[in-house]
Amino acid sequence: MAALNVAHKILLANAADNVTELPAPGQPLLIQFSHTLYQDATGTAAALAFEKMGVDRVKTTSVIVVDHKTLQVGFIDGDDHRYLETFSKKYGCWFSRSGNGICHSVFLEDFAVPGKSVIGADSHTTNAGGMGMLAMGAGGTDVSFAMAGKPYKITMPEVVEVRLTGSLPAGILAKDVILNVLAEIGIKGNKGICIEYTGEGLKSLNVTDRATICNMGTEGGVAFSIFPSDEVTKDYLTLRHREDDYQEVVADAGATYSRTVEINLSALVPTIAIYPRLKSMEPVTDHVGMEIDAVFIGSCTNANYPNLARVGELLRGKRVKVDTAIAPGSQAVARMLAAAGYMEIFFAAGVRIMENACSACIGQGFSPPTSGVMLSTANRNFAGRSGTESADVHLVSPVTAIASALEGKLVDVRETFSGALTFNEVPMVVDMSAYIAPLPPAEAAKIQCRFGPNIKSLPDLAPLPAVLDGEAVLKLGPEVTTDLIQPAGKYLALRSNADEYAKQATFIQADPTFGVRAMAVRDAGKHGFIVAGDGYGMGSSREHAGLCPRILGIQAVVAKGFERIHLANLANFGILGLTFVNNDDYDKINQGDKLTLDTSDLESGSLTLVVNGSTEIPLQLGQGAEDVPMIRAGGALSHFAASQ
Ligand code: MIC
Ligand code: SF4
Repeated sequence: MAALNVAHKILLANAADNVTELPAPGQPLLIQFSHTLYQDATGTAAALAFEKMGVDRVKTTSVIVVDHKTLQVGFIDGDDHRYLETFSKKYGCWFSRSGNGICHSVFLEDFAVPGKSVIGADSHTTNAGGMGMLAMGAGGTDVSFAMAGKPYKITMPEVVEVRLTGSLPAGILAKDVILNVLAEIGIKGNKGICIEYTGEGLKSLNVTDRATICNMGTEGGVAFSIFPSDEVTKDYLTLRHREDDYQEVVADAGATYSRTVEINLSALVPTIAIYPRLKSMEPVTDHVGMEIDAVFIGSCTNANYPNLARVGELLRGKRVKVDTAIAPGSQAVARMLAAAGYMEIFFAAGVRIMENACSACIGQGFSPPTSGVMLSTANRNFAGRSGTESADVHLVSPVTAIASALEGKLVDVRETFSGALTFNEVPMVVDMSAYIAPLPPAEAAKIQCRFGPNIKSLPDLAPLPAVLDGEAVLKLGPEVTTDLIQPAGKYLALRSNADEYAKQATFIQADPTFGVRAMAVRDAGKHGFIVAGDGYGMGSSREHAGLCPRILGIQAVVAKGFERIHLANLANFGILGLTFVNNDDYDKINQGDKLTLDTSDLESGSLTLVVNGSTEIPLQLGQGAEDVPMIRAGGALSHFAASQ
């Protein structure tokens, strides 16, 4: 048998139907996921979808974590949490209450198992790749089908090797590593690849470092990232009292890759991702002295104990000069920081301690001032995500962030501090009583889900018409993020009420007239189209970025290219994702043009768009032929209902 790399091993181990040979890259492959993950922002819609599937109990190890909507101003978030808790009890899931931590952090700590697989309703589910797990983000509907025991279709990726040489110098963290990997591979056009990390540099990265790196592979649009499961993994699991979960997963000698990118860890320098969209990753030294207004240290990317303990060491005996907030990734991290004395150091330094939750990463508090500059350790900095559209949010490592907070301007941490940045080691906090474990079936059967007035059932979506006849309601440029399509921040509360979320928020930043104009087209019995450049749908897994436009009457998106999760979400809500055969044809469509599309032969994949009754533009169906029955039916749930 051929020598296998880790990615191939993990795909084979989790493939559905006992497949013994992997298909060629680009071909479909069914995965039977062992674990699933919901969080509270995507989870209510996903749970509502699950309830439509008529399954008594989940078929996977299912974890539901409240971490995004934790501000709880008014009843809406609390109602969503209560619904998810009752749902969790009724269907046999693990439930993690608000305050326990961010879904990816707690999943890594207490649930991730090397060799197994997880699909989560959040794009950074890839975090668990740091544990040698096949870990992917997806739309909530797809995660719910996986929870119901259905296999999930992926496109077999090419495996790109990122070979790490050298070792991390003092002051350089995993965040700097991934920013440099992203600079190498770019932030779009990577959906056909996964990344496997190899090389002697692996030894200098602990499991949380590895998770940081896999977490932000998402920013490059890769399907997933994976590290081997080795002695480092074993030590971590042992410290978390989970040594029985350890399994070695390493590449066979002679394993090959489609290409190799080499990163010399020893040569890395502190790096900053200049706002917005992680397009330019530059050495901090190029921007030293930049005035800053605020610093946020948190998010699932790097709010782990070793990073925050280093932050504590840098703060010892000092005071910050700008507004600074720290949000630990989990209660376990927060308790370890307290045990090691770092909480006292944070408070004495004038730092605000925020909840163990997503918080400022997703604009839930701590928004910067008008035209302000914030340094953040989060993983993405899309326009407006911080809650302040005019603010610039640049991404850096936790030690660069805190060293800069102490000076009130961006600094090179290697200049302001010397030494190895060592920190106090304390025993890991492991506390499974923080979770509500799955109830035994007899007890679960007695639970009734509790709803609230803002939790509305998902709309029934009509089948795709044989001919789409309407107009280009919106024309956009490249790299349309899901935050631009369907913003979070103050609109996060509306996640359980898709109609309202659609009316109030869809494309609100791009064009505040979009909703009204789209509904006018819809209500006239016509069909809405969106036209865009490449990288459409980059960022989050939020399926509302498909559902809400669909509610407003959008039936097709014509773009130069799509991101993976979003394209699947469009299909799940019966929206055609179409690409140009000739990208220059993008210029032939203007906003407001009349568009007609015959959908009777979707199966062939080739379609013709007619613009203003005359110009013909050849298009390609972005989704697979196997998705066509679902799109025709009006989306995943309509298709499922019709097949029962
Ligand atoms: C994000 O980081 O953008 C989010 C908020 O976690 C999203 C999920 C969501 O929109 O609820 C993600 O990454 O998928
Ligand atoms: Fe939460 Fe931010 Fe991580 Fe998304 S990226 S899961 S909002 S901490």
